[in-house]
Order: sequence, then C-alpha cells, then structure tokens
Amino acid sequence: RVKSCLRGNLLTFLTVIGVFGGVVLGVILRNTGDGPWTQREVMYVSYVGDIFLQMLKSLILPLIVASIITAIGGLDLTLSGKIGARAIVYYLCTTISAVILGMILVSVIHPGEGDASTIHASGNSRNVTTVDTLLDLIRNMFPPNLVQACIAQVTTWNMIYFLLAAKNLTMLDWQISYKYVSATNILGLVVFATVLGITLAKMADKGKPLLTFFETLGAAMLIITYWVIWISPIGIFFLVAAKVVEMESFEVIVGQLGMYFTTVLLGLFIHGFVVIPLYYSICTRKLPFRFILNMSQALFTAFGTGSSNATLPISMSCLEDKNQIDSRVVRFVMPIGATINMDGTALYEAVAAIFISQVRGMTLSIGQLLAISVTATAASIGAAGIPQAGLVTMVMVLDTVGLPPEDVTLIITVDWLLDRFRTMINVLGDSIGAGIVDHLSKPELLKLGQPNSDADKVD
Ligand code: DAS
Repeated sequence: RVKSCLRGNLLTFLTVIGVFGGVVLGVILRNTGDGPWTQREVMYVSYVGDIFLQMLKSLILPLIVASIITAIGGLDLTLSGKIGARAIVYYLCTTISAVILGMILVSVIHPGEGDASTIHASGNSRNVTTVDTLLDLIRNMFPPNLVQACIAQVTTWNMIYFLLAAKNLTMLDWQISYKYVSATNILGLVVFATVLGITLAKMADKGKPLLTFFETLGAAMLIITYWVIWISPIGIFFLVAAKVVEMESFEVIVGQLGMYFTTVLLGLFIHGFVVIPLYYSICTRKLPFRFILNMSQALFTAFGTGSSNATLPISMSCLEDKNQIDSRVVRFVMPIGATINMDGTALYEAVAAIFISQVRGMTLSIGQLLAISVTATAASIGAAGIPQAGLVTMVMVLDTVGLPPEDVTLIITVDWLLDRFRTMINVLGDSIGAGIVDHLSKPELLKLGQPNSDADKVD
C-alpha cells in the first residue's frame, strides 16, 4: 500500500511538473523565431504529446465496452438499475445546478457590456425568435439539429466541418455535416454496451463465457492504462507546450472577452470546488479534500488533453487504486459519465450564449432564458468527450435564441484554454459522482461480496 501510494504521488508530482514545464517551454518557444509558428512547426512540438494522446484514445473503445458490459453483467439487474438511477439523478442535479450558476454569474457580472474592441462581431443576428408562450418554448427547445446533436456524438470530423461552418455556412449545411460525418458514436456505443450487459446478466450461466471474455479484456485495458500513465507527464508536457506556442496572444483576454473568460472560469471554480464537493459531503457525510487530491493525476491529464474520454482510463485508475471505489461502480458509471455528464460544458454553454446575446444588445425574455438552460443541459449531454466539443454543440444553444452559428467566432480565440478547464470540471464531476454512487450502493455491493478486480493489478 505504501509503495503504491509513493508511486501514485510521484506520478502526480511529475504530471504537475509536466503541465507547468509545458507552459514554460511554450512561452520560451513563442519568443524564439521571427513570427508566429506555422502548423507544421507546432506539430514538431506536439508530436510526442500526440502519440501519448493516441495511446489513450486507443484504450477508450475497448475500455468503455468491456467496463460497462462487465459491470452490468456482473451485477443483478435490480442493483444495476439502482446504480444507474443514482448516477443519472446525480448527473441531472449537478448539470442543472451548473447551468443555473452560470446564468446567475453572467447576468450579475454582465461581461457583454464595456470595451467591445476585443470582440470581432461577424454576421448579423437574425430576428430573435420570440419565446413567450410555453408552446414557443417547447418548439424552440428541440430544434431538429439539437436532437441530432444528442444522437450523433461530435467527433473530430465534426470539428473540421464545424470550423468551416463557423465561417459562413448556413445552419442547414451544419445539419448536413452532423448527419454524414459523425464517424464514431460514443453515446451509441455506451447504449449498446449497456444493453449487452443487461442481456448477459439475464442469460446468467449461458452468458458467462462472453462475460469472462469482457472481464479479461477490461483487466488488460486497465493494465495497459497503468503503463501509459507513466508516460503522461511527458505527453502532457509536449501537449501543453504546443498549445501555448500556437495560441493567439494573451492580449485578446481583455475587455469584454476578458470579462467573459473570467466569468466562465469563476463559474467553473465555484461549481467544481464548492458545489460538487457539497453534493459529495451531503451524500457521504465525508469531507471531499482527500478524494479530490487523489484525483489530481486525472485532473491534470484532463487539462493536458482537453478530453474526458482520453482521460477516462486514468480517472478510473485513480478511483479504483487511490480512492478505493468499487470497480463494479467505476466501470459502470465512469464511461457513461464521461459521455453524458459534462457540468463544466453545460455551465460554459449557458454563459457563452447569454454573453453573446449581451454583446448583440439583446434582452432575453424569461422563456428564452429557460430555453437556454434546457438546451445548454441537452447540448452538454450531446457533446462528446473530445477537445472543444462544447464549442460545437453550442451552436444549438445559440439557435434557440435566434443567434447565428457564426457568432461562436466571437469567443473562439479563448476557447481552447477554457476547454481545458471545463474538461477538468467534467472529469471531477464524473469522479465525485462515482464516489457518491459507491457510497449509496455500499450495503448492496457488500452483500454481493468483493469484486474480482485484483486481476487488474500490476506489480
Ligand atoms: N473537451 C470536452 C471534454 O472532453 C469538454 C468541452 O468541449 O466542453 O469534456
């Protein structure tokens, strides 16, 4: 136990060094050469980090499928149902409280006022759709593309199409891009694995051989994760350095954009380190400090990669090895949480949509604010756990209040940095959720006996 504790803390220390060292290297590299770095030059800096990211991504698919199938298949269906219900209730409560917090902060701070010099307004906002009746509200809540967003997970391909769309494509093109380029669908994978897990649980002994296969696959994935974790400080070092080198100058973070940046960051901090810990302490009657400290390796990886999905193997490892959370809970709720529970993203989408309406000089009605809170929640569910996915689904929230998709270009310059912070809060929210569900399910899990997760341990 002492050895693994020392190893774990050494890893966290090295990861922290990786993040801050990456910033220092990035700043040094930015100041060398005679002008901005080309994409090709940046690629040389990020190369090692990209390999690390690919290693993590290669684990995601088998890890998510094996974890969910093993977790659900290994539990009796009543308990699976209870664990799933507890997780979903937690996800809805924390996401809605994140949206409400964001709306309060952006309305009080009002970042959309003041010095507009940093805001390059592009395009003109269409006539605002009035949402005065409940019918309007419902009609506006679920524009066709929002449903698509919740079904067709955002992928890297969509990011490319989105960035084209953010230029001057119409919303229709945007819908087309969603429909045809969504290459992988993590949400669909989670649903499939859940259904297969339930089926194997119902099949009892007949399902055992397949269940054993997925148990072995999951154990192998976590062992590989353990090896990859040791590379994370180096990978994060180069990923952060490359981002610092290529980002637009910090000078843009002033005026309205600076106030917007501060509002989102303040909201993320309050939600992540006050609201979510409050949920934890109320549900478990314990203080959350040690729990959060044990997740720091995952939080710094989330910051370095900007991806909940890529961080998932490390989040699961921190929960099982450092916080001693039951592996049946971790492997059930974490893949689902990383896919649909994004508190940081929901808060950010609500703040950004209202900020842009402030910049446009719009006064939003109660109906519109309600519509934003609902679509921000739904859009965060529809966002995939990949870099800047929240920026893509934000277009649905803007559409609710009649703002054109191009308006995301008003905030795009600072989005890559905000994305890292909101990804950290997303991962923290998922992890705290696993801790709460584990605590609430403890009596039933103890009756089932210890999980056979020791097979995953490596010496
Ligand atoms: N980067 C996303 C994640 O992995 C969050 C976002 O884009 O809002 O959680």
